[in-house]
Amino acid sequence: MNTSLVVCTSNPGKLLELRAMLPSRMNLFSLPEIGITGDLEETGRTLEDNALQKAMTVHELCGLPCLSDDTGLEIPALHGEPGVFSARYAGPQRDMAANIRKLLNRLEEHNDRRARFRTVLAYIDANGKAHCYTGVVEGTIAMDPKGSHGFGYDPVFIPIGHTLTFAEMPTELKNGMSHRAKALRSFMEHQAF
Ligand code: ITT
Repeated sequence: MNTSLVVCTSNPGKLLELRAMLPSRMNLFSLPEIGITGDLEETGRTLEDNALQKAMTVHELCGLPCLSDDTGLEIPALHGEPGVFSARYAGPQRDMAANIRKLLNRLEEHNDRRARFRTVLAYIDANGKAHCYTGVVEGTIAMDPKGSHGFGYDPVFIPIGHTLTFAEMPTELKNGMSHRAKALRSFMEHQAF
């Protein structure tokens, strides 16, 4: 079936990954393609709240099936930080270099560098019904940023069983094992597109 879907993100890195991972038979629209510009509100207390808020806002504007993604980096030694605040960890300017610096500084006094990425995908179907799918990948935080692929915290995240950060890996390798890939697989299985 040829399904039209709006991918509700203003993060270009995320959009690229979602486009690469979703089947080519799907008709994908970005926010600017349906006339929405600027960041969508994320005022929830959880990844799920935020993912649903973004997808619902866009669905109410366009009436099409909508898919959104909210992702957090969770560090047990920092009691789950930055978590739902990952994009604004070092302040509202959403500066990734500053976010990574703050994370590395906070971890300096800890031996436990375990971390996980968690993605919640929210899907609002053609009837306005909401569905959520989660994907998690476990790993550790590198001592210094390395690599130029991917986006966000990828230069400091080393997935378990690997020695390279996500940003040092070829895109296809990250996209085969990532939190986002796992959530998308679950979405595709349950929605049977
Ligand atoms: P949208 O809400 O428009 O989708 P965003 O960048 O605000 O974009 P999130 O709130 O989900 O998206 O992202 C939280 C932070 O986590 C943000 O700084 C991202 O760059 C980062 N992030 C998300 N997915 C990531 C990934 O796969 N690898 C590394 N960092 C990621």
